[in-house]
Amino acid sequence: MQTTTSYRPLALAVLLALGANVAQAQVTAKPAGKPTAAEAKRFLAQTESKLEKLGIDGARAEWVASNFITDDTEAIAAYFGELQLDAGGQAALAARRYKGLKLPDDDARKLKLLQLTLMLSDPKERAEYAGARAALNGAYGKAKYCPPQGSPIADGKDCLALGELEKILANSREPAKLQQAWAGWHSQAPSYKDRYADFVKLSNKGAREMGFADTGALWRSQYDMAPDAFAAEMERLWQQVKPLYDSLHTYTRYKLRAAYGPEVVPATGPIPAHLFGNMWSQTWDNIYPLLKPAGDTAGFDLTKVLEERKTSAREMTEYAERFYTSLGMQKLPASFWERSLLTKPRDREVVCHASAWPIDGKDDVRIKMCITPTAEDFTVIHHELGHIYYFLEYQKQPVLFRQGANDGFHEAIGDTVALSITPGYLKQVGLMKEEPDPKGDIPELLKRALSKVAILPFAYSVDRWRWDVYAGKTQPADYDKTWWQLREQYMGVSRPAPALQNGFDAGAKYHVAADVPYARYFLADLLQFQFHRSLCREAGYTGPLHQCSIYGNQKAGKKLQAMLQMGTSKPWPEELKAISGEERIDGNALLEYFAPLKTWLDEQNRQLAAQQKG
Ligand code: X8Z
Ligand code: ZN
Repeated sequence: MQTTTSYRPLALAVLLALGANVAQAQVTAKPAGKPTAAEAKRFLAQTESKLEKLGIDGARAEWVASNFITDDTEAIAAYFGELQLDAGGQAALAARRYKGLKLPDDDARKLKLLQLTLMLSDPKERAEYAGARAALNGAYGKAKYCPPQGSPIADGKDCLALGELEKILANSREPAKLQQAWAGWHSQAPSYKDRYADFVKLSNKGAREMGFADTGALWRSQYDMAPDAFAAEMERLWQQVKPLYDSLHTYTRYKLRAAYGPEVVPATGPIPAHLFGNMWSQTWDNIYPLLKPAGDTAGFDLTKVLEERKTSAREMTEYAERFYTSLGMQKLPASFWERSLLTKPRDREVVCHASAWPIDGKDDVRIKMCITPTAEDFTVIHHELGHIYYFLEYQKQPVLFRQGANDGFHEAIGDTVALSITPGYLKQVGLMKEEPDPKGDIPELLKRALSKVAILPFAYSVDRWRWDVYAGKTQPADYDKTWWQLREQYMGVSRPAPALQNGFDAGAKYHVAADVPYARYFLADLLQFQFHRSLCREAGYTGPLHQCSIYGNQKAGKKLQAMLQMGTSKPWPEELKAISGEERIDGNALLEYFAPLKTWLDEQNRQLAAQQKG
């Protein structure tokens, strides 16, 4: 299946989205004689139409497994996963027959996409791979921390799920509680570490059977460029934005020291990871109250407004839907409302990590999210609907092109829309009474930076870690060691408790346990500013980027829709050029957006350093 949170490697994702069964995979049996362009076209047409039908079963099996975590649903998901893997591999092998043939661009592209996949020829290994994958997804979804009796974070409960632990990280300001919630969650992952290590071996075997060096190389091959060139591009982009991150990190250290004292926050070196308001220290908006500029007295708090109004999960989703329809897009289909999961059920285990599902990619599209009335979830719901509208817009493309231009594009759409959630917009939709004085927009910019700038080194380094794991450079005994080396080097954060025996801190992150590539979020973080800038221009807006909202602007909406409708039918640089005039993913739009904040942060840091000396 192709949930966007659970994107598989590209072609595999398509095949998983489509499902497959063994008998039908036999369409890929080798025809006799010399291959021709006409035969290739027939092969693609047959493969696409068969795979389209097959996908729905697989997607449903996985939907059920994530919505009702039990041994049985896990086994059913694994069974379909196995069939899909087989079909994907068969189609990929069959596609090789047309190598070197002169073909129309579309057909050549489809054949290329089909081959970006794993292939495990041994049925036993296929079953093990699919079983491990389903088990890891379930293990993450049902993990809970059961604190010792009478523990201050227990709050009368025996065991705490991730959502409850995240709430403590977001709201508590007591280092001991924060540390316990952090360490409690991170103590769950070792139970599935061995399974993950086995899974890595099988995945690599599958990548190698298709001719890739390892699974990391397969992932890096999905960007219309050589895998090494992609790695170099990621590093170039990181270097471009690093000075802004450094300024934010320095400022944050001063403020955290003021809040927690020098015994908790060191003057130099990495900062303990439990103090950033987020389980993975990946976004820091929850500690805005500790970091806010001295002059921010307005104190607008969207979470408070949503909570006070008891905004329901459905209402939150409708706010987001109205944004997309204001751009000229359709209303969500009735089945979306009937079949989506919008709130955490009380009576069963589900994978709460938000995701969007193109079950049949047409009428049946859904999200699964445990929505709470918070500012964070207000953004996430716009993110999820970004995926949904991408599915709906590219539904007329051939099956193999029903993907984002690249996976970073898919992740960027909803975030682009959410950049338009400005104070002006909130006032317009009645969620804010008085817009703050636009002259004082440092508070708004700082809030934004706490998610958009803070996440950059996290989003980069998750896959830096995994590339080395898949390449065999990092062995299971060193999982934690290299994970924390990267956390310290790129993010400037450290483990807030002694390392665990056989620890697996990386596995405490959903995308590692569920094997979802993460570089996409790094790309999306940059792309969304490129999209935002070009859509604001299209709307005729000329002011500062952070005050621009494209809400209600159909001209900008058309431009966005045109890109969404292309799916992955063209190499992504062409699609980027069409929407933004740029051919490269680049940090300059993000830097332009935050330029006033960078100046402000550097001045604050200068003053704070002088105060400390004085
Ligand atoms: O996983 C997600 C989305 C679903 S694709 C909620 N995100 C990343 C994360 O939570 O780690 C969005 C931003 C980063
Ligand atoms: Zn997403």
